[in-house]
Amino acid sequence: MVELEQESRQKISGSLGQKPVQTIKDIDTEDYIKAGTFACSGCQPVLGIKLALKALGKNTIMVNSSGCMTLTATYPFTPYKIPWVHNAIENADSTASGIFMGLKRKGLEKKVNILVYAGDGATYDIGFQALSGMFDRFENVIHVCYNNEIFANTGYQRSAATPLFARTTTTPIEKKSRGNLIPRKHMAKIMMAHDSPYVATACTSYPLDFMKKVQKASTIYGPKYIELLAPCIPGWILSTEQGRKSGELSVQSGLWPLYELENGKFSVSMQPKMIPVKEALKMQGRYAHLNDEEIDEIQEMVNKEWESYNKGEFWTVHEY
Ligand SMILES: Cc1ncc(C[n+]2csc(CCOP(=O)(O)OP(=O)(O)O)c2C)c(N)n1
Ligand code: SF4
Ligand SMILES: [Mg+2]
Repeated sequence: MVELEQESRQKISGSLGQKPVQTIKDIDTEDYIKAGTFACSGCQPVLGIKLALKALGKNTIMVNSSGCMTLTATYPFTPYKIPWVHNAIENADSTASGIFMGLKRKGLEKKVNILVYAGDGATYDIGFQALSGMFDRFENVIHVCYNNEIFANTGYQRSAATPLFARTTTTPIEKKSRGNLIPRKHMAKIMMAHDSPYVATACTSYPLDFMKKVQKASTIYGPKYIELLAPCIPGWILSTEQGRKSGELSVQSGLWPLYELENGKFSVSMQPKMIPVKEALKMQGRYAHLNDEEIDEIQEMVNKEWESYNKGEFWTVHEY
């Protein structure tokens, strides 16, 4: 048992030939997803694919659960220069397990990156069982959850990743309804509870940080989980060019903390400036209805979260 555990957590070569990304100059100039997909202009989840594949390189197989990103390739066309599998929303990680077992039979399970790129609806909700099973079996797969905080593809419904008070089509703003009233599920904690060797958060507005994390994940054998905040233009009610800025404001206000857990050891990756959350929220039309009390409530929760993070505590934090 102990032997298996040691085998499982060993360092592996990772990213297989890609230059380690330290500065912008190190980024692979090859695009493994080409332009011209059906995604909205300014879509941050598509940017996330582009960055993840530049970090991992051509020795990568990618599995996409049903969601907006599956529309990137529409038969008989594909923008991908790597093998890409469209999968039902509930079992992307089971497909990744099958790919892993196939590679293992050929002795290639440490020589090919398997990337599951799944939405928050697929990760937190509908595909959770398959995700949990793959982590339980300790397979060598990177699961990136591109979190746009809604079921975007089916019309912007609430998911378990939707933050407090956000307007969605299933948590509308009406006389008696103030948007989503259920605080979001703490997925990073849930994945850490699976004893994952690497769990991290990232945001598309900080590409180098994300790419470094993806590359680090590829050097650790076992199931890795990275949660990527990726603003959705229509879902967050933004204008096309506001995706990057809204991600930046989410990070710098402390609404979206960037951290890592390596073998359970917690560290903050970037100390936010702690600008008032109001600054981040006001850019997003999904919060246009908020009154001062509701904004104060979110601010208080974020302040509390950061009190814990700044003491190096991870498990006591409750997300807003
Ligand atoms: C079992 C099942 N339930 C519902 C759907 C419908 N469906 C397709 S895509 C999607 C939204 C997925 O949301 P998310 O994973 O967050 O990805 P996003 O659309 O935001 O990119 C849903 C609900 C489905 N395909 N299969
Ligand atoms: S709806 Fe959102 S996630 Fe879907 S393609 Fe458009 S911007 Fe991207
Ligand atoms: Mg989503």
